[in-house]
Amino acid sequence: MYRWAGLSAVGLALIGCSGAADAPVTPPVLPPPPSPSGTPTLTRAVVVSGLSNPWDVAVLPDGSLLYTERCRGLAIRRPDGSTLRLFGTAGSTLVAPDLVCEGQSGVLGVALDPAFATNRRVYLYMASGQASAQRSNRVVRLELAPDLSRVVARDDLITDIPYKQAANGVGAAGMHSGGRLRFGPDGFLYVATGDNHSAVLPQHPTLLGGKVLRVTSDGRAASGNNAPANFDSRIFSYGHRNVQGIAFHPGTREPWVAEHGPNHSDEVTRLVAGGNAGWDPQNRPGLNCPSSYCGYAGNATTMPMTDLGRFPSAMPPAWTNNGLSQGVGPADFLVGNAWRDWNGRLAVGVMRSQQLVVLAVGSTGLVSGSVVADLPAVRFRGLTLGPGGVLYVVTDTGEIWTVTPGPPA
Ligand SMILES: [Ca+2]
Repeated sequence: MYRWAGLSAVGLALIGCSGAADAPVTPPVLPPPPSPSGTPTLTRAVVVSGLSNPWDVAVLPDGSLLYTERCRGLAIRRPDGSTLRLFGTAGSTLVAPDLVCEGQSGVLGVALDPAFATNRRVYLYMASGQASAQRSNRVVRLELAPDLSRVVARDDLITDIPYKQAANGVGAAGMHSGGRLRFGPDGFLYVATGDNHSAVLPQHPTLLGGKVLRVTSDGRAASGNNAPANFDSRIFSYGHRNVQGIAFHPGTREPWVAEHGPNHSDEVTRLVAGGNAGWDPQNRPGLNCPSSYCGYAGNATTMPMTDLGRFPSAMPPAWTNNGLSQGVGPADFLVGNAWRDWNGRLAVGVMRSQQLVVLAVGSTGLVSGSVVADLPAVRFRGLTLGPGGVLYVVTDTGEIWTVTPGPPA
């Protein structure tokens, strides 16, 4: 009591002497923090190694990783370094007897439900031979146990994504399955599919190959997809070849995709609802097309990735990799002040040239420049920006890296 009384007396005395007790208190105006600039230095750490064809990774808030291996399934790596195979081949907590691993197909993309913290749902893109001699690509929803120790439920949400059933004149079975899936900031799930080396799929109104789908977390068509009236209502954009990267612009929230070119013109494209990406490998005069698939039979003029002659209103590419085909695959936007000059740029992984390319993307859908990140040369298979702006990289060498931006050297 004594100390309280003493403090009160001092406080009253100070107020009484200040003469400014009734003046409004104006917080000091501080200058804005300097906007960090320069090229970030990149610190790389190998978090997981020895994986078999890893393809994609999702990151939980506690740092746990949910990653796919194309021929094995889904696994979790906890922060203490322990791993557990959750779903897929024998030895998983839930076996998927229908899992098909062939060509470029298998368990590919993985995405967390936006409400994962409460529903523990995970979405996979996988090839399936279930209940039919005809194989399919599917979107499967898994529910994990509260302690993430096992899969407690599987629901197949989309079961009719085309699959290349057999080899043809341009390649093996299981090729061009697409396979990336991501939730957008609109809460809908975007699913990238491939053309299966089929001439008719990309422009087909109801078959789901060569498309970007946009669906609810139950696999139903999202509102606002805006595809033409005779199209499957799950289709958001069409006329794609083999989309393997999808990401959302941090400012405009629009989806952007990356896809391989055939023998030219890898593309990055800003999507619009109902848009045609302009790929149409159907027979055309002057080309010699094995199995009636003209995808490899021409060049950027005779078999363009975006055929503005046939489809004048097609979505133009924002970037074409200088007209080269180097196996562009995954993509994600870099977000956060730590990325400095690269904050808001699109990172694109390239397999053949073994580079991570960083594209300066404008809100108008154009790319104003590109640089190559200072990282080891590997085939970049998966990219996911995780908590804290750390970039997770999945490589064809069987590793998952963290890449953390820091101040310029
Ligand atoms: Ca295109």
